[in-house]
Amino acid sequence: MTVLAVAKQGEAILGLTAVPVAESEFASEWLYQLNTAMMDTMLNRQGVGIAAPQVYISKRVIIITSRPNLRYPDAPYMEPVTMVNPEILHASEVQVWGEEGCLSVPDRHGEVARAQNISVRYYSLEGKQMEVELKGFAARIAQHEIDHLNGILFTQRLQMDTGT
Ligand code: K3U
Ligand code: ZN
Repeated sequence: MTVLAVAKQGEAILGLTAVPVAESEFASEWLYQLNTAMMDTMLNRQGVGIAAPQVYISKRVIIITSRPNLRYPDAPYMEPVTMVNPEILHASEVQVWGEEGCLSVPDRHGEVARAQNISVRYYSLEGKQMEVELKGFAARIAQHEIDHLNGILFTQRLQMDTGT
């Protein structure tokens, strides 16, 4: 089991735009090893998602999974899915508020508005193009993780205190 260190808020890597995985990297030993180490790290930290920049690799790779939890007791079970070079093709205009946390921002949670439904195009580890529709909690996790690829943390999306 390879559990990697997780970058924390304030570290420069979390503010970078990650670079796409190149065609020559698909189905490579290096990409499989990265995937296994990200999976081990996510499961060890009991997360429901992880993005490569969080383990100090500035490449466009994320893993998302879903299971019921204290904050989302009705969340569905979803086996982990690795998405290489994910792209949001469509996001519903309907947004929903929901609580988020982050392995890179320990001890902080907050309400973030996200599109309720999204469609995502991505590549498998072998380079096969895929398309998936995600709803609710799974859509939230994917948007959170794709934000990581664009150097954005959920704390930058927290509800503004208007003082009213
Ligand atoms: O399991 C977590 C959790 C937190 C709040 C609600 C439900 C679950 C820990 S935080 C987590 O798993 C992040 C993973 C991260 F940090 F690597 F991106 C994913 C996430 C959790 C909740 C909402 C959106 C994204
Ligand atoms: Zn996060």
